[in-house]
Amino acid sequence: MIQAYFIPTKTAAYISTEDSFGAHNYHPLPVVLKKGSGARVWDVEDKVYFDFLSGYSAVNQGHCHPKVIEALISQAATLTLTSRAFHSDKMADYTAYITRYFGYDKVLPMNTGVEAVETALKLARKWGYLVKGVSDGNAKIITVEGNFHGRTINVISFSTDASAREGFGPFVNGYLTIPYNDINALKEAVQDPDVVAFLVEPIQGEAGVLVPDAGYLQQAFELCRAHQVLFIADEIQTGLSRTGKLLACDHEGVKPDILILGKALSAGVMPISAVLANDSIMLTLKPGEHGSTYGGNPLACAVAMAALEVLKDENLAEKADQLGQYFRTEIQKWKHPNIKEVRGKGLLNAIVIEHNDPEAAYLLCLTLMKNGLLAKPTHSDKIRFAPPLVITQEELDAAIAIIKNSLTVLE
Ligand code: IF1
Repeated sequence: MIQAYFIPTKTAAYISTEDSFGAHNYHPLPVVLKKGSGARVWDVEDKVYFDFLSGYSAVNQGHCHPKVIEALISQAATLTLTSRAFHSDKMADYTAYITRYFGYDKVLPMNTGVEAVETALKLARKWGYLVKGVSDGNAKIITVEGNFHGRTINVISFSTDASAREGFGPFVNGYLTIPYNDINALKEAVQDPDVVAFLVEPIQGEAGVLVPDAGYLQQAFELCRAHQVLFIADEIQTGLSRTGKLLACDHEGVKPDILILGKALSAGVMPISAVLANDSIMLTLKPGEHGSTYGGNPLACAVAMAALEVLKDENLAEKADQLGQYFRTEIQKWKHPNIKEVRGKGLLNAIVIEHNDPEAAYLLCLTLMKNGLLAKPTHSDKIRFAPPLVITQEELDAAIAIIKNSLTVLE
């Protein structure tokens, strides 16, 4: 089954340069991209692909969305950074806009996703000491197995993935890890009076698009409420229309106490993240206790407002919901012997490959690439399919045909 993949000269030259001068902390597919528009990207050989990764769901609005790029260019030519030592007009507009959009009292702007996660954790601890009355230094936060929240030393301290942790200790204390999608484990864990928060991805991305049982998030939220534990949703990957609702928590009518956003908050243009919460939580942070040079910069504020507007203007949540159901139904129809399962919500999907070759998912991704579709395997046997939400029905049909034809490589 193993087929050698011919790498064109120009592509090979770029890859070799990057290998020589860039750290080797990734294992990308052998494709070098130079341009993107909507659901498609072009490589340096001028070959076009459907992008079924979307920058790990950062490009929900599609590559180089004209409205977002227009906001970027116009603000870039006006004012890009003030620091938080001064106010900016855009920061004022943005704070009003995003809090209203999601229905929270306050927003705390950061840059990368993991910074927003760190912010949420600090905020939960602070609240735990000041409001819940946990004795100093004893706050605990519940996390779940298979979590992915980023790469800082604190966040990998509660990772259960050996490759994320090995060689990076010592780690940060104060975390309890329970199985995901296990409400009884949570019921037990919240009994500890030092627990201040429960941190969860509504659908686990890195774990291979694991959708919890219906009712899990709702029950988890209720348990948290009953035990004065903050429910923190990491919607960095699942939020912003990706799963067919504005937030994945909306599927179960859950409004997190602390909401973490990132990725598509900028439509893939720059790192923009945010933490949203109500005053009783957010105002426990006082001036000087947390911040970031670039957090809330006027350029980011302008871009984020445009990115959020696009989600509504183009009904991307409804689109993701409809196209996602269609996508899963089509694949299920094939009853392909090597596809053990197709799962997901909206346009956050994965297939699980069953094959005696452990490299099968990677080889399928190489074949998909050859045939004009980019996707990435996770955990050796799963392939994530998450196109930009602006993908058209015609494009999706063409992409599904590529997937179908590519499966022959497994035979
Ligand atoms: C990489 C995964 C996706 C995230 C959630 C926080 C962050 C992420 C739920 C941190 C980031 C990215 C990071 C990227 C790979 C990717 C990923 F496979 F590793 F798990 F998307 F599925 N919370 N996820 O998914 O955000 O600091 O990166 O902005 O290469 O590490 P960040």
